[in-house]
Formats: sequence, C-alpha cells, structure tokens
Amino acid sequence: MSSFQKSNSLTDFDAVVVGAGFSGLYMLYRLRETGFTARVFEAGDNVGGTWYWNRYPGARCDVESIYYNYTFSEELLKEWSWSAKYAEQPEILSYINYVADKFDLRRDVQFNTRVQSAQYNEKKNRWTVQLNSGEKVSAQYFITAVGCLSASNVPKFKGLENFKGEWHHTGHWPHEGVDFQGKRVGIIGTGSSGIQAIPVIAKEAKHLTVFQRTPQYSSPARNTPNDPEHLKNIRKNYSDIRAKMRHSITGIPEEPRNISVFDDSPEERQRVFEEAWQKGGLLNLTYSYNDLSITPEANAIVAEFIRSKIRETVIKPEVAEKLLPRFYYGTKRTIIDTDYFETYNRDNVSLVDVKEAPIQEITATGVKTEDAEYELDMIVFATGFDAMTGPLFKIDIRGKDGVSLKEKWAGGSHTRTYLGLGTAGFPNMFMLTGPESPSVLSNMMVSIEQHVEWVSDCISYMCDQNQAVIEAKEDAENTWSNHCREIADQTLFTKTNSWYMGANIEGKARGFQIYLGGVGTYRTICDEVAEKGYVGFILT
Ligand code: FAD
Ligand code: N01
Repeated sequence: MSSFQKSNSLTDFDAVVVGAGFSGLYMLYRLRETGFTARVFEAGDNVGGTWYWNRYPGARCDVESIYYNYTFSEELLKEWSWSAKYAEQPEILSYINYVADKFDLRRDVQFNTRVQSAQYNEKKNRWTVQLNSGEKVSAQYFITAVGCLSASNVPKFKGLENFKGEWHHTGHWPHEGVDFQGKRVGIIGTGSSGIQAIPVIAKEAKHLTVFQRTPQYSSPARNTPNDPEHLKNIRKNYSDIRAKMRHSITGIPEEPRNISVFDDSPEERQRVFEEAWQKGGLLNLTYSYNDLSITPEANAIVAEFIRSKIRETVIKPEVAEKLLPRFYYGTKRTIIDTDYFETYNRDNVSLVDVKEAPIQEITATGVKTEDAEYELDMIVFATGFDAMTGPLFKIDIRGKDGVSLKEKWAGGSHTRTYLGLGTAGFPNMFMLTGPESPSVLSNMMVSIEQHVEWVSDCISYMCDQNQAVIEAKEDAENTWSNHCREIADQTLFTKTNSWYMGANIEGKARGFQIYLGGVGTYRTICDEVAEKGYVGFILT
C-alpha cells in the first residue's frame, strides 16, 4: 500500500480489535480489505456477540430483520433470506456464522480470550494489550468492539449463593438450553429481555412468578413470516432502502409524521394510535406524532392510550393496575412483544410488585420480599446490563501518562468523547458504537457499519499521509460532549431513571451518553470531519 510500517510478527499487529460481534467482525473484514494486519480477541468461544450470549427463550430483534443485517456486501444481501419480520436469536446467530465463514474471518479471531488491559506506550506509539491467557500483544491501533450491552448485570441480592435451584441471566444463557417443564420459575425484570422471555417460559413452566419493579410500556410486534415476494422487492430496491436507512433518524427507513398530537382531535388521535397499535412494530406509535418524546403533555396522551390497552387486555383489574407504567413513554427502550400482557391471564402466572415490597434476599428455596416468600426451583435474571461504559471499564484502559479511561471519565459521570469515536489522551484508540454516538438509540447495524467504515477510512488516510498518531483534541471533545447533553436535555429521556442514564446499576454515576441528533445528521458530521482532514483530531 503506502509508506506505513506494517506489523507482521505473531504478536504485533496493525490493529487489535476487542470483540467478535457484528462490529468486531466487520472491523476485521475492513482492516483486511485495506491491507492491515489485525487480531480480534473474543471472550466467548465463537462469533456473534449479543446473539451468542443472549440465548434466552423468545430472544429476537425488534428492528425488522431486512434492516437488521450487514449492507456492505451486495452478494451477501442476495444470498441471505430472513424467515420472519423479526428474526429469532438462533437465525441471527446462524447469519453471523454464515458471514464469518463466507469471509473466512475466524482465522484472525482468538476465542476464549478476554482482554484485561490495554496500555498506550507513548515512546513507541503502540498499545500493549494484556490477555487473560497471560499473553501480551501489541498494536498501533486499539479498537474496542465490546458492545454497549455485553456486561450482564446480576444485582447483588443477599443470599444468592445459598439458592439451591438453578439460576440464569438472560445475557449469559446456557448453550444447551434450559428445561422449565414442571418447574416453579421466578423471573426478575420486565425490560426488553423479560418481556420477550415471560410469554415463552409461561407456556412451559409449571408456574411463573414475575417480580416486577417498574411496569413497562409495550406494544404488539405482530411478527409474521416473510413473504418471498416482499423479500424479492426489498432486494431489488435495497440501494434506495440503504440510502434511506443511512440518512434517517434511527437507521430504520421511516420518519415521524410531521404533525403535533395537538393538531388532531381526540377522536382522530385515537384512530391514529389504534391504527399504529394494530400495525405493530417498533416505531409506529412513536412516529405517530412529532412531539411525543419532547413535551410531557403530548407524551401523556400516548402513555394513556397504552395504559388503556393494558386495562383492556388483562382480565383481572388488580393485575392490570400493577402493570400500568407511569414514566414518560419512550424514555426507557421502546418494547414490542408477542402476547406479553395476555400472559398475565394465564392461571400459572403471577405478578409480584417489588417496588411496593422489595426483594429482601434470595433464600435456599426462593425469593423473599418484604411481605412474602416465594418457593422457586429456578430464577431467571432479566436484570439487564451495565451498559455503555460497563464493558469498556471492565478493561483497564490506560492512555498517555498512564491515565485510565475510568479515571478520565470519573467512573462514567464525566464521559468525554469526540464523536463517540475517540477521546483525548488515548491516541490511536477507537470505540465502535461508543458513548456519545447514536449507538443503542439506532438500528445498530447502520451505526456499526458507519463507524467501522469511518475508522478504516481514517486508518488508510493516516497511512497514505504518513501519519502515525491520531488523537482527539480536548476542545473538540468538550464541544461534542456538551452538544450531546444539550440535545438530550431538550427531550424527556433525561427525566427518567433508565439504563440510558446509568440508573440501573447501584453506585453508577448518572449521565445520558447517547447522541440523539439522528444517524443521518451524525453521519454527515463524521463525513465532514474526515473531509476536512479529520478536523478536531491532532494527526502527527
Ligand atoms: P456485541 O454483540 O455486544 O459484541 C461484543 C463482544 O465483545 C461480545 O461477544 C463480548 O464477549 C466481547 N467482549 C467484550 N469485552 C471483551 C473483552 N474485554 N475481551 C474479549 N472480548 C470482549 N440492536 C438493534 O439495533 N436491534 C435489535 O433488535 C437489537 N436487539 C437486541 C437484543 C438483545 C437481547 C440485546 C442484548 C441487544 C440487542 N440489540 C439490538 C443491541 C445489540 O447489542 C447490537 O445490535 C449488536 O449486536 C451489537 O454488536 P457489537 O458487535 O457492537 O457488540
Ligand atoms: O434490561 P433492562 P434488558 N430488583 O435494563 C429490573 C436491549 N434488548 O436485558 O426498570 C428488581 O431494560 C429492571 O427494573 P427497573 C435493549 O436495548 C433488546 O431487558 O430498573 N428488578 C428492569 O425491569 C434493552 O433496553 C431486545 O425498575 C430489577 C429489568 O430488571 C437492553 O437490551 C431484547 C433489579 C432490566 O431491564 C436491556 O434490556 C432484549 C433489582 N435489583 C434486550 N435490577 C430487543 O428485542 C434490575 N431490575 C431488541
């Protein structure tokens, strides 16, 4: 290629990539295509990331599968057919494996290997990466593809070690599956994972007790098998669809209707919401009006519509009452389900409100709350993740002068990045779907491809320009971080205690860490930065 010094020893690479999910694998592909040596380290024993770990019953994507896939290869787009509107976890995992085979990616991935630390050596301009195997490798570029939702959170319940039954976290599900037949199962958590798992487990278990702390909004997914004709049309028009995805708000080729909820009469609103409810899917309700996530009064109207649906669906009024969410709709991850509220009409399902009577401890035989004891054979923790900074902080990442990322970001309360891609003091480190990028508030496939392509173009540019070091400027990152917060503060997102705010982890600093300006706007900003010679970064 150019004058760039290539690394070719077995332990020295141009780039080390952490994680072999969708982002790490595509990063590897692009680095190879552009002529760089790379090694991927993955804690699991195979590819897939999220879809490798989250094998709980009912797990599936909630972005339509035709949009939740790689778009970089025309050949791949032609070869793969999704069976349903929302693909289930096994099918998504098969897809990732298919991609890994097709592009022969596994030969550069070291599995069963956790990256423990990464330290930047200023004199050598190399990152030294320490692995849990005891090995050390070095690389000019350190690229994290660790995922935003890969650090499972099992809350520190007193007495869990005494529990005599089986317990599992949804994000760390046994590969051999779990047998619920004849068992009294308890599930803690009613977020996206809990709401997907509950209807499926209820069909198998002898009895299912749901421990709910915060009732959630959820609307029907209305999943259906994909019609081959529909897929044919999609394939024919994919370049237009891809362009729309890339320039949209969320990475899904749909836009909100440009109308306020107050521009319609109550009857018309009801009709619009009802149509969206019947249609199902992730954005139909949210996109019904343009002010639902901005003004409390608008939000209250859609929230009440969903509460009315819950009252309508759940037969026992006292159970329905406990299931009614009261926070701003859409400020926790929007959820779509298959028969979630209907499941509470089953005789073998009971609901326990643990906000009213919190869990005191896990005993040898079950869960003890402040007012009762529940005998269980199995506990499922659908308790989420230490999101965004969690997987990054699990690695001891140290930049210039030995400063750790955790120290720099004050444990997460003071996250500072430039474009969510880099951070000052950490030269030649890139974060894929890092904090302060659109990441988890987008169709992540679009965000992943955009980041990977931006990073590989940047590395190629550096190589062509004979530049060895790239580092975010402090003023550029301050401007970016403030901009992210300003946008978030104009919405209702920051008014709710959610994992987006770090509120789900005991002792975690609070702060909203996602860029909300939309993936299209974000792409334009990143492209302009690159076109102007990576303005806001120092290149030497
Ligand atoms: P991940 O898939 O999380 O992969 C990261 C990998 O890095 C993991 O395999 C992990 O083992 C590895 N790793 C982390 N730290 C280390 C370390 N120190 N050393 C070695 N390896 C390490 N997004 C959507 O857009 N649409 C959806 O419908 C959707 N559904 C989801 C459903 C579930 C159940 C979950 C949990 C998330 C979902 N997401 C969804 C978000 C999903 O995480 C992303 O879409 C995407 O799969 C992320 O890919 P990734 O490669 O960036 O990260
Ligand atoms: O995790 P969550 P998740 N005692 O944090 C409860 C993606 N995803 O795994 O709300 C009692 O949302 C907690 O209660 P509360 C998606 O981005 C996508 O479900 O904090 N309860 C909550 O009910 C999603 O947002 C899909 O009061 C406790 C639940 O556990 C993200 O992953 C599917 C508790 C955790 O919900 C995380 O979803 C699955 C305690 N000590 C996941 N601690 C798709 O379909 C926590 N809880 C796309």
